[in-house]
Amino acid sequence: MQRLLIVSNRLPITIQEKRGELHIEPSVGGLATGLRSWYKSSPSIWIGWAGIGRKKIKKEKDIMSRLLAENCHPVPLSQPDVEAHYYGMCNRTIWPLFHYFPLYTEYSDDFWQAYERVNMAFANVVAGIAKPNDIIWIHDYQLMLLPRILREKLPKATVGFFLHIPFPSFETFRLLPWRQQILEGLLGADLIGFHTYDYTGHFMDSVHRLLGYEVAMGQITADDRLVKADAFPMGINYEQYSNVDQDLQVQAERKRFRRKLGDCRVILSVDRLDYTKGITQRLEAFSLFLDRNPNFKRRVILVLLVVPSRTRVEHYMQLKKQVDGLVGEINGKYGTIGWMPVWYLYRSLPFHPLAALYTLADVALVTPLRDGMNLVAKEYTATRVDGKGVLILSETAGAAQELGEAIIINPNNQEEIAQALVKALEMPEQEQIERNRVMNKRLHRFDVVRWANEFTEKLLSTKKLQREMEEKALTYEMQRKLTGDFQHSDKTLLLLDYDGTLVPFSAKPAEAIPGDRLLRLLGKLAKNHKTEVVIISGRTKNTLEGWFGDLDVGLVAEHGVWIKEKGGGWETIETLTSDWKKEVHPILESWVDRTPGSFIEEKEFSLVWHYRKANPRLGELRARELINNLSSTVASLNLQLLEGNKVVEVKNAGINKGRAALKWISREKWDFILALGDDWTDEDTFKALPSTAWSIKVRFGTSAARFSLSSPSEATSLLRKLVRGR
Ligand code: ADQ
Repeated sequence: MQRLLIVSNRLPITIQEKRGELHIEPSVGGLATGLRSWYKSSPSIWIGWAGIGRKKIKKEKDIMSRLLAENCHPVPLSQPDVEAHYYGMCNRTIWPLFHYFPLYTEYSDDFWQAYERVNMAFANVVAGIAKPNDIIWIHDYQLMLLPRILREKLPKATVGFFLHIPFPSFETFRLLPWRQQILEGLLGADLIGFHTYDYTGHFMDSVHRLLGYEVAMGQITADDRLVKADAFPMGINYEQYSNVDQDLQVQAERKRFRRKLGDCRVILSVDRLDYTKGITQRLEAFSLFLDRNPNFKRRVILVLLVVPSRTRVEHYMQLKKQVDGLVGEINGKYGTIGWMPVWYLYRSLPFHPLAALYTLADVALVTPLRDGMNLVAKEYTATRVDGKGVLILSETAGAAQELGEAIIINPNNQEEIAQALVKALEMPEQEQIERNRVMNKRLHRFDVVRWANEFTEKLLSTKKLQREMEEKALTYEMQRKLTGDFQHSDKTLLLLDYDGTLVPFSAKPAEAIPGDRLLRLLGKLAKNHKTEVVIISGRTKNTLEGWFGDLDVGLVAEHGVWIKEKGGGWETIETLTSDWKKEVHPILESWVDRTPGSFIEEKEFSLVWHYRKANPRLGELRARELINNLSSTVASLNLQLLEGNKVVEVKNAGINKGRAALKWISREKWDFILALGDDWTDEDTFKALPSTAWSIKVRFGTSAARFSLSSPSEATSLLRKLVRGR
């Protein structure tokens, strides 16, 4: 069984000083409680900060040995670094920005440098512990540089990363001065997980727009590696919460609370004290509810449980004052002798009383302004074993995407929250039971163990895919064999794609002109009497003629429409028409109007819509729409649609690069054939080759080619080896 190394900012234990002595206690909170049972069931190690300075840990040998006995490895951090990393970069920069509070966001070089140092300190501990077969699973926004640092230290390691908070849209993320480093840092992982598809989409968008990497179908092609990103909505320990009703301690706590609450209906609110949780807005909505619905006075109580959090950060101190003030105001305004509308508890509660409150509450009011997931909503629902109870949930919590049967509200709309409270308190029991039944079924199936298993399984499958791709990589030894075969052959054929294969892509097709060095290389290859060179491209015949007309090479233009033999003239592969253009051109024009940055390229027998420079998401969307829109026109006019790299091309049916390549392949008895190509239009060439041919895809990705090279520069350096003979 593979060992699992969980890495998070804090260990799942807390060290506390009581009467001069240090004590170890398990931490509360989603990740720690959720994963504890799972990680104890397999050989695992947890790496994180222990919550006390490195000097203290050193002094207390006993603490160190007890931590190690729990399989917890502390990362030593200095107090100033903890201040600037956790209270600075994490809580004053990343947290507010990623939750769409740019006005609360502070940008400080000192914070950033501490962030780098702390990530490095984590990397040193992890690298010292990790063995080749381990799975390393890094958690959350405090450690976004760690995957990259580990990749440099341990190139072959299996590394996953999970972000527990939202990943913001590109427009917000781009505000961060260190946005590039953060993205590069994350891409050191093999798999990056988020709570929702929206966050995954935002991340992919930023990767594409800021780093320029190709992203498609949850896959990122970084310089030399393939990385996956996907949504894994985190579940809870369902067994634990759905069984609390049976627990004697919970029952006792519930009786105690009930005695104090009398027969009032209970609305429960539970969160850390954080401005993202919408606590003040919730209190104002509750006030509005009491104002509009006097019949509920003396009949309901809002239990407001607030856990102290980040108490040294200014915005949190201000928020505490606001909450205190609002609670006082509401109780002063509506309260009577014997009835206090808001019961305010500012503390962390142990599991049993918290669970007792969950089981007691008629309504859970969960209205964060932004929340990565929100486990309170899930925990409350799981305790509804008799099916009764209503969840009111904010649409901006990740959990809303799974708990659609809750009453979903906009957390800024106080009127809506007040109405939701009435609806919840008056909801017929049968409806409550039905809604909770559906949600509980889902929570049961997708619990925390399933979440962790799905993440690690996908991580391992990504690693496997990377290995398969590496196996296809044309190694140095294979390149020597290839050049050897080439030298010992008498009749050799080289089929070469141009864009993305011999030169990298550029934003404007007209800018990708072959340089002198490339032209000299092709000229030398073509001069070899036993070799025939054919350039097979999607470009127009005029472009190819202008660039390569002076070389002694064969040319194929427009993906196989036009063919020019060495020393011959241009011919079409069959009689083609272009009358259809007058029907298709206006459609493409309207797509250009609707997609800024896109344009039409007109070739003799084809029309191409380019969207490389458009907003990537909009471009992909419009490309899908265009393909749908054109499909019936294409069929009726005997045309075909080709989807290339950021292009949609319309041309006559039956034309492709493979068919053109066959003209050369079938003409002679070649004893060496090499084909190089990068996108799916080259797949037709690869498929047309005999099995003995050397077929090479220039880029990572699935392909019919037998081998792969990672870039155009690797492809041209291989061709240079053919010229040199080694
Ligand atoms: P948090 O912002 O901490 O987590 P949440 O998901 O609600 O928010 O988790 C809070 C946890 O603390 C729950 O397990 C809850 O039971 C516990 N808790 C709350 N109040 C408590 C109290 N008074 N006493 C004791 N325990 C209390 C971050 C992200 C979330 C994401 C989680 C997990 O901000 O969006 O859901 O990580 O990924």
